[in-house]
Amino acid sequence: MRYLNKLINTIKKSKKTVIATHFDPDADGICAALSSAYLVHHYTRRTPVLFCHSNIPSKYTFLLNKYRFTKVLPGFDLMIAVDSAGISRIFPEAQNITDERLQGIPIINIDHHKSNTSFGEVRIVQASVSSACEIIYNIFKRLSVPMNKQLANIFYCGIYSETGGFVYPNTTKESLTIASELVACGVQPGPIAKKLNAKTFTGTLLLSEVLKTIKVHRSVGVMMLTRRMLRKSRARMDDSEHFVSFLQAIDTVRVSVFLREEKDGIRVSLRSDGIVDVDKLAARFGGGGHRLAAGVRLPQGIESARDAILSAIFREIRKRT
Ligand SMILES: [Mn+2]
Repeated sequence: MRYLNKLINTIKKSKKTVIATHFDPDADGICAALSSAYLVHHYTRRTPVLFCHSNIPSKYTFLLNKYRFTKVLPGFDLMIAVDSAGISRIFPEAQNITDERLQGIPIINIDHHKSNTSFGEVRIVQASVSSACEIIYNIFKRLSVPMNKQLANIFYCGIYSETGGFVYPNTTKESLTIASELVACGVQPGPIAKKLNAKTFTGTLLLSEVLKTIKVHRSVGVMMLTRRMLRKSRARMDDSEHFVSFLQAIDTVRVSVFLREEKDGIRVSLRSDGIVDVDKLAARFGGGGHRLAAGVRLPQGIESARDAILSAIFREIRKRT
């Protein structure tokens, strides 16, 4: 309980709290920030500012309620960083914790990435837990902070998404037990799954373009999304969030590489069945994530990015076999 006392005391001392999640946010990151906001509000009666360097995909709007995320960092005296392995996941331009905006400001670090850089004064980093949301749910429970339906939906969405709808290897007895407790609080699994898995029509047209690029080199699947496909289908980049699962679903594929051509470079999503530690692999290119799911951004063209990543993966596989 000692770390929980420290957590709550730090929150109570703050007058202006910022809760920050990583850029290119996923449901776990967004929901971890939102649930932390309820925690701050419960103990201080103040509404914290939510910060994210990127836009929040519109399909998560139903979870926001009175909260909004800002891309402009206001003045603050405490930062709660959630679902972020390092400060550079929050500020893409920051190299490390010495980012000047954080000089002298206490940081609470709540995360479940093995690669967490252990930053901040209060660290609640639990790599064996399914999601950042599950860590925060456990905090609510241990402190007996009251739950309501909106909050239950937030926790459920984070855990559901981070476990791929309770199918990825991070799905545990604990995460399923929590899911059932959340359903008891009023979460409706069917309608929530429908909302989270809904695709736009233009996004589906984009998918049909992207699927045509699939190549499987031995056990490595590769797929690409170019700006031209985006224009042709009139879709938005965030329509492609789960495309990588189509690669993973191919029976012979053990490592998946999905490359997206963005304005300022190439964003690469990596998935693995365990044959390659994609967290370590991504780290070599300045990215990161988890052992089985990670991401990286590369400055070069899409084909050169693909070749660089593929040769690194093949090297790893050769070492293993
Ligand atoms: Mn997460």
